[in-house]
Order: sequence, then C-alpha cells, then structure tokens
Amino acid sequence: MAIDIKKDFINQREGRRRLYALARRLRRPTTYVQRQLATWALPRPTFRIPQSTGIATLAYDRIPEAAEVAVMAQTMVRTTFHDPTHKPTRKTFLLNRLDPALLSLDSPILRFALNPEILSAVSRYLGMVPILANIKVFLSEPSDTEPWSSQLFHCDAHDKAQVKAFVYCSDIGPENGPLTLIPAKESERIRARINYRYPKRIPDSVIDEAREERSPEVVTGPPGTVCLFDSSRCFHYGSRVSPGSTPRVVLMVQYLTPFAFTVPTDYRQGAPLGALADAQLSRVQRAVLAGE
Ligand SMILES: O=C(O)CCC(=O)C(=O)O
Ligand SMILES: [Fe+2]
Repeated sequence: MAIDIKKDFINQREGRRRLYALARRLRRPTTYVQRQLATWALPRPTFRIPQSTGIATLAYDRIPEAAEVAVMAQTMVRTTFHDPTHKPTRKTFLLNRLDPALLSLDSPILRFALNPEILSAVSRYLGMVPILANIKVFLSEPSDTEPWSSQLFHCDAHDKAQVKAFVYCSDIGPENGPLTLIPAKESERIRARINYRYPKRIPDSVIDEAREERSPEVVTGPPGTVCLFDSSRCFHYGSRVSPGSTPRVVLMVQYLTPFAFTVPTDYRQGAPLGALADAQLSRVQRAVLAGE
C-alpha cells in the first residue's frame, strides 16, 4: 500500500500531524539536539512570543531595521519587479515583488531576518534554531470580490508550529487588509470544535460560531510595525483591502524548523538563501541562513 504523505499526514487533523512531526524528529535526533543546543549562543530574548498566544507585535520603532525594510520594499514595489515563477492568476493579493538580485547580507531585509533579537525570540519559541525558509515582499491590491484563499481564516500546513514575521511596509489600518489572528490556544480549541483539517479555509460565519468571546486580533500599524505569529497554530487571514484604499505592502519572513513537513530531508536544500552565507555571520546566523 502506497503512503501519500500529503494526504495521509500533512493535510490532516491534529493527531495524525503530531505523529508525523514526531517521526520526523526521531529520524534525525542529532540535528534535533544540535539545533536545540545552538540556541545557547543567542543573546537572551528581549521579547517573547508566548506559547499561549503564538503572537508578538512590536511597535514600528522597536526593531531598527524595520523602517529601512519598509523603504526598500516600497522601492521594489514601485520598480514593479515581477516574480518570473509567478503564474498569471486572478489573484490581487500576496503578489511577490521581492527582487532577489537586491538581496545581499547588508541589505535591510536580510539584516532584519537575521537580527539576533528576532532570532532569539523565534528560537526560544520554536525550541530550536530555525531555518529561514522563505522571504517575500507581498503587494495586496484593493478588491471588491468576496474573500477567498488566504483572505479566509486558515492554519498553515507546513509544520505543527512555525513563525512568520511580517514587517508592515505601508500604513495598515482596518481598510488595508491587516493581519487578523486568533491566539494559539483558542485556535486549538476551535480546531477541535470544528474538526479542522489542515489547511482548509473556513468562512467567517463558522469561525464566529466556534470562537469564544474575544474578537480576533487585528494588527494595524504604521510602516515598521512588526508582527511575529505562528501561522500553523493560529487561525489567520489578511489582505482584505477595501476598494479605494491604499494597497498593502509587507515583508514576510518564514522561519521553519528543519523538521517541517515541507522541508526536504536534506534540509540544507530547504534553505533558499544558503548561498549568501559567509564568514561575517555568526554561527547561529549561518545555521539559520544555510542550515549548516
Ligand atoms: O496577510 C495575508 O494576506 C495572509 C497571509 C497568510 O496567510 C500567510 O502568510 O500565511
Ligand atoms: Fe497563511
């Protein structure tokens, strides 16, 4: 009997996914221990992503690189770099405008992604030093169509836990498609109530019925605002940009553990920017960038 990993384990309910996560760790115990020990080389975290919420929001002036990131991303959007791997779609949101040719170690984007304060909080939360799995500059345009795809509540299937860091690169108010998040513990209870199967998109009405009293967290803020959240444990959506409003521009940095379901067994191949790593980086930063 053939096993279809995606169908049998990844796109499944929580129990089966936990089993698969454990199996992936047991397969490479040395990597697991090494990456846990590597967290000791990082500075003490200056802020935390609490396990109970899986969310940390930082004011626009908290991380020095964030304001520079916003300027750089706006430039990329204005010069309308188009991702050549992007197939034409009817999608008006999460259009990647990151020009990889402009990514160097001293660019604000990589300095943000490898900022020791950020790495420290993310590593502490994930229990090990992660790998940098993805960086994108996302443009989301206003649209009057009904929310669909990631504009609807969902949990990302890549792993049982992960961290996405969003840096707001435009002013994001309620009309500009802010990230909208349900804290991790509450999301877990909702998944149980609705018998959730990853990574299904759920209509607002279903979530409204299943959720508790607190409203979802709507993350608004000026350019430079940073939101780190666990997109696997927290129900989330974004990019509902109202017609006539300013488009939303964000930087998205995805941190996964080497054990994530979508990372190849030789996880160095899952580190897309590994070639940029050099001796000017610390060992931990190299572990994040190149998986070393
Ligand atoms: O902010 C958005 O448009 C949703 C993003 C999302 O679902 C994700 O990055 O996982
Ligand atoms: Fe998502």
